[in-house]
Amino acid sequence: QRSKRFAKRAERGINKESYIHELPELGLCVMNSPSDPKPSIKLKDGVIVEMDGRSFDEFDGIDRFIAKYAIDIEQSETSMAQDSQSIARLFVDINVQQKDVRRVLSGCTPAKIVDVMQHLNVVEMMMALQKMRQRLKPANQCHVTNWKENPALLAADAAEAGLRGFAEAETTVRVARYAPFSALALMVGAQVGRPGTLTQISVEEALNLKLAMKGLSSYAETLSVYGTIPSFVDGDDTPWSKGVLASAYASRGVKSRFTTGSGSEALMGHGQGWSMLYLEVRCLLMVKGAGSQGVQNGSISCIALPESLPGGVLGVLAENLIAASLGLEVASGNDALASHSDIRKTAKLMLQFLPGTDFITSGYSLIPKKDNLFGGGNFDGEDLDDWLVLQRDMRVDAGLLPVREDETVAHRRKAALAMQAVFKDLGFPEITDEEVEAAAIAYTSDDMPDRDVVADLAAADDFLNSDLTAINVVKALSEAGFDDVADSVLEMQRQRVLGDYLQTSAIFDEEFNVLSAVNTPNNYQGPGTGFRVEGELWDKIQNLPQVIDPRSLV
Ligand code: 5AD
Ligand code: K
Ligand code: K
Ligand code: CA
Repeated sequence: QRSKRFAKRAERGINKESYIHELPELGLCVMNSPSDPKPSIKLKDGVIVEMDGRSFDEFDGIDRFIAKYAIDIEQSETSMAQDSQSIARLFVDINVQQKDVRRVLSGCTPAKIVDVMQHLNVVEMMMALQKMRQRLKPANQCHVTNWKENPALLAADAAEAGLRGFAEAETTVRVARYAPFSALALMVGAQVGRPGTLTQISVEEALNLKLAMKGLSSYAETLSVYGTIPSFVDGDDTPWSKGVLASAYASRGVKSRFTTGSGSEALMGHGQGWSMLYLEVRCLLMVKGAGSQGVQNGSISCIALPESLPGGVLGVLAENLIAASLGLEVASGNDALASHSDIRKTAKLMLQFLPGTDFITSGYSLIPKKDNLFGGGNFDGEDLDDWLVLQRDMRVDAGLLPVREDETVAHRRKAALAMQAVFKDLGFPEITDEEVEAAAIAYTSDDMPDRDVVADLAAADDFLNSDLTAINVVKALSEAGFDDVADSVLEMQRQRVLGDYLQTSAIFDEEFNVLSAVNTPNNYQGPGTGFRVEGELWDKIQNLPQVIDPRSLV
């Protein structure tokens, strides 16, 4: 018989999602597969000759990489001899410092790290993340794209992103050939919004690197690794090739981090019967072994898979916690559309929002869903005020600040005007006054006049193949009277030469001071320590534009 109440509930977002039972043989298991290896280590002459039940001869390429580059041999026998539950307790003991937990973990094998995580419940993991996060101050990253790939609108949105406090902004493309213009628009717009905002474009790897070398982006994060060899083979990669790519970015002063996350291997059909968390620990140890400062993780594009399984959201939190505990910067997912239920989305978000991570989301969709070229964001432009109210409710800094409408429109217009000037000076197809005005107040790219796409793409190709770099952009901005923007774009280039922002978890404040795990480390050790929302920051977080003075009511 059909109950009207059951029928009504069946229509809700939460019941439109997929839920599956575990099937460990196919890697459909978040944390505890029966075929997961048991922790073990054997050393001989300072070399790991056995790890997690496999002898050196049985090592695959990932084991070899991890054994050689990611495990501290000096520490490993001590760590491996320590009971997993007692290691788990170090994470939540406020009398134990972050660095001491990190040291113990540095000697653990992948299976040992998984074993430690089995002892922590969700609240304990959140407490642990609060302590293990690398940078003192949490921050956030956003996605800025638009369907028409209009450069004036991209610049305006990037300006709004900077103004709202996003420390990093990321774009991508629908039409690959638009990439040089999109990278340029994002960079210029972001500097209008807030000097020091880091920007990147996520495109195919060779192009990604080329755009960074032209000075059009200041960080990169889509260097993917996977936990099984067949998954690597799919992308013609190895842990070593990814290490070389990471070094290429670093050698040119471009901040970079890897991307990994639970579920990628099972989705590719290469889970090999192991749990997602075991594979993910292998990934994170490769990231560490490759010498990267950080990682975008928390399942990322694969999030729907762990969320379909029992314990999936907990497993993703464990993944973030392990990454932070290995000393890596963490941009903690919450980016790809993961659920149609506002309750479920928000509940999951709280696992990172409340403890704080280096970047609470690795891509908050600043724009409406329609314009999101990353396939739709978990949180969109429409949700910005919800985010700000949650920060105020809980006295938490999750990386955003309130803005006023007038200042936002003014920054957006200035960014679009700056792009208009750069396009004019560099001889690119005109950005009209009409586009500038539309970009200042647009809801979506539907509000933008159409551009001549053929002419744009031809000019973008020429730009890519020319010798023009960010320095020509600086000159164009300066000649058009945008001296402050020119200074910021130039400073972003100078910072690449200095290289301080390549340190773990580095971001810039608006005076271009680096805030990183080196000079502003997270020192949480219980009440009265760590990052606290106080003083001017608390005033700003409280003071939302819609807040009224109760005295005006009496
Ligand atoms: N593992 C590895 N790489 C991932 N990406 C997204 N999710 C994962 C994951 N779980 C990568 C994609 C793309 C970018 C968005 O990040 O390959 O390059
Ligand atoms: K990738
Ligand atoms: K993975
Ligand atoms: Ca991202």
